[in-house]
Order: sequence, then structure tokens, then C-alpha cells
Amino acid sequence: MGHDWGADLLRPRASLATPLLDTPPRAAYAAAMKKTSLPVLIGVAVLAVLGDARAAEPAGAADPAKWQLVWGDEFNYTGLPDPKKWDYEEGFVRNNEPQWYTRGRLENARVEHGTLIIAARQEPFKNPSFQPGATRPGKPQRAAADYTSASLITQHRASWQYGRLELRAKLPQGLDTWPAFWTLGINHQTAGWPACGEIDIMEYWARRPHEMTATVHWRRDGKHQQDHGKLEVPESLGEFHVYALEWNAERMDFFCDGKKYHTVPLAKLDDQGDNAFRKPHYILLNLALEGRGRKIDGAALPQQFIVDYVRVYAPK
Ligand SMILES: [Ca+2]
Repeated sequence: MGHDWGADLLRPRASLATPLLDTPPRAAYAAAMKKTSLPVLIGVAVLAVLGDARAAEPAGAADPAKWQLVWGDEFNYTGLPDPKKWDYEEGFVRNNEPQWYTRGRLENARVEHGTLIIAARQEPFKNPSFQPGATRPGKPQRAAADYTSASLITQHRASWQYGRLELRAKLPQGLDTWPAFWTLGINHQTAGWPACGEIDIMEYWARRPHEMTATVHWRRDGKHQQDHGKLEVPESLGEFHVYALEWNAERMDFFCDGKKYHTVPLAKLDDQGDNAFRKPHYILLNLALEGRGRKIDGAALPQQFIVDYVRVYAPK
């Protein structure tokens, strides 16, 4: 199956594709020394500054020699997340979690200072689809939520089969917070879960602050399967770190700050000749609260999941 990059998604990010950056500063300097005209020397100075800017890319960011940016959001604007890139999950969505995911509400998802801030808050929020007496768990039978948050998705906007999916973010440290950067197959609605496949690129339970996890969920012979990897980190992940998945037809590799800590071969994920990971997936970026019947530590809220960027790369 071909890539589902989408023609409109192939524009390179201007700040990464600046032609000046394609000339290594050392080569440019040598060329300048042959001519030594003032404009060229100024050009060398500009190159040196831009070279520093590239050197300032965070540890673990994509190697520009190997990867070409095909989609991303640097969050260099103000207000709601870009509606051309992001849609929302709304309501009580899964796992009987206590938070209500809101749509287009600045209190829960806003862009400022170059970052996306997803905020989990303690506040009453009325369930507009409440049905007294409804029995379907988690959704219509709860009249109101005590907590709000947001879950941003690229579903129906962009999806990818293979590539490098990268996040730079600060993770919330309040007990009960459960941020994630993950994917589901675009056939999620029709095939159902876990047949659609799920890739958890960054999943973090603040209750276990020294553990970063990556998990793949799939179906085999009608049963849920999972392959789980974890990285013990010396410090909690409340500062900016880079989380990435490198995914090709052979395997998925999971990284934290450039350190590969988990690999899953795609051959392991077959379900009677079908493989949910040889199909396009969309991205989810959410801040859940880990309810599961436990009392939430409301005093620790609000909590923020702060995202510097989300980038998707194709191999060069
Ligand atoms: Ca940014």
C-alpha cells in the first residue's frame, strides 16, 4: 500500500527548508575565502548564525540527512489549534475516564508562546447527550463531568503509513494525569478497536514519573494483544523531551531523546493475513485523567501538557 501523505501535505516547513541551511557552513566558508568579497563574508556570517540555529535543534530531533518533513505544527500562532490540522474528540470517549473532552475551547486547548497547551481542569461540565436511564457505559448515562480536558486528532485531515512521528513536549506531573501521543488506524470506526491497531508513541502516567512507555495494541484471532516497552528515566519528564516513532514495513522503533528503547517487528502483528500496521494511521494528542474508580486529586489541577511541536517525516 502506498503512502497516504496527501499532496497538500508535501510542502516542506519553511524554517527547515531554508536553502541556506543546505550548504554546510564549512564549505561555504572555504568558497568565501576564494573570493573574500564583503557580500560573501556577510553571507558566511548569516550562515554561521543559521548553522547555530540548526545546531540548537533538540537532542533526539530528526536527522535532516535521513528525514524530510511532510507535516507538522510548530504552534507559532495564537488561539485555538489550527483547524486545518486538528480536529477534536469530544465527550466521555474511552476507558470510563472522568474527563470530558471539549471541542474548540481555549480553557482546554490553546496555542501561545510557540506551544500548544492542553489543560486538564477541575470544573463542572454538563453532558449535552445525557440520557437518564441509559446503560451504555461511560457516555450518555453521566449527567455531567467534574473535569475537562482536550484530545486533538488529525483524523479526516491527515494520516500516514510509515515515517517518523515526533513530539517535543513537557509532561504534566500532577497525580492522575495521563498524557499521550499516539495513533489509531483510520479504519477505527469501521474495524473497531483493537483491530484498527494502536501505536502509543509516548504514554506517561505521572503516578510513575520515572517511566516512559511505548505500546502497540492489535487484534489476533479475535483477542486483544499488546507489546509494551518502557524506559526508566532518572528524572521525571516535566521538562521538554523529544519522543519519536520510526515506522517502516519491517518494524517500529521507539525513541526518547534519541535513545531507542523499544522495537516491535511488524511481522509479529499479523492477524490472519491482515496487518493493521501496514495501513494509514492518524495522530492523537490528549491529556486524560487516570480515573478507573480512583478519586482524582483535584487540588493538583489544573495540569498542563505543553507541546512545542508535532512533526511527521518521510524517509529521504
Ligand atoms: Ca513550537
